[in-house]
Amino acid sequence: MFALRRAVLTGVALSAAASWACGSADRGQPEGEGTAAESASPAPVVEFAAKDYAFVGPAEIASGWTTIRLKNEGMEHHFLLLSRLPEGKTFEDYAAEVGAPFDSVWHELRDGTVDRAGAGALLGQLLPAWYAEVVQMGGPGLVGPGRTAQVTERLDPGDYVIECYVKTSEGEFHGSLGMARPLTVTSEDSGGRPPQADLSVTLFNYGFQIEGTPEAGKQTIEVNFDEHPEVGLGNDVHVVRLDEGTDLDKVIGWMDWMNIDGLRTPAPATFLGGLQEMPSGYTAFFTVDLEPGRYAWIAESGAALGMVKEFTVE
Ligand SMILES: [Cu+2]
Repeated sequence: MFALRRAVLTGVALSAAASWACGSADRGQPEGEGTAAESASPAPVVEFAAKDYAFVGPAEIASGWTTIRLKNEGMEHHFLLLSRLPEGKTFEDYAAEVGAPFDSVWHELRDGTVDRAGAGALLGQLLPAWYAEVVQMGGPGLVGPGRTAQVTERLDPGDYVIECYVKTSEGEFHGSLGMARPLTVTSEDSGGRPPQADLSVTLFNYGFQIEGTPEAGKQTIEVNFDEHPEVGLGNDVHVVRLDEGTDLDKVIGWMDWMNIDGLRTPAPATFLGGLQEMPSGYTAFFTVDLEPGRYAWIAESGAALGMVKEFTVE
């Protein structure tokens, strides 16, 4: 149930990895919706609660443009990553053949019985070939306790897994403790349209291009997935608040699950939401509520490679 991300950035050749970048380039963009989009109503809202450690929400949602709201009712940071399963694969297959290997490899890494390169190699051996056909399809990004993260994206019908792999203070993935479950996206279309954005962020390897100026209050951010790294899950973006004393280097290190303290509770700063990985060619949206202060756009797998950019809200 856990994403491969940095493991394969260690240079380990994973035959599966190359195919992640391809396929499914024709969906999700607001352009091409045509006049139908103009007359459609706003995307319907689907609510999920994040608890320590479970998702509470529907088991089935409509396809098409959908707003997914994640209310963090726990004491730890959480996110909700959507992954579309290949035809014929079930949540149980994913848990057993993907989640379990990530769990065991992480434990070896944590306990020092393998190093980073060794962990990557081990994952390459343990993950099934069909893992290459799992497509990460966004979802609300990292969000601190008591806060709500929101995304609007276009979903295709299919069988999905939703999961969070932030770690507990002991270093266990939330997904292994119950924060992973199936979600069915039905063929019934929501009929909704994408929202109006206040600014846009384009994701490439490895950086952000921002158009517009973030302002105080509720901001809807259009995210364009322009590039997909050759290896790993893809690009993503989160908003993190930089308080006085926040160590940005520590935050960057925290984004990498393969670091011993990576994604491990406690988070070194407060995250306000974002958008999880999607394939290249997609456009989706997320909403954040900003107060005056210092922030950064930051990616999960690309942070150490330059996907971090500070900004100030007046
Ligand atoms: Cu979590």
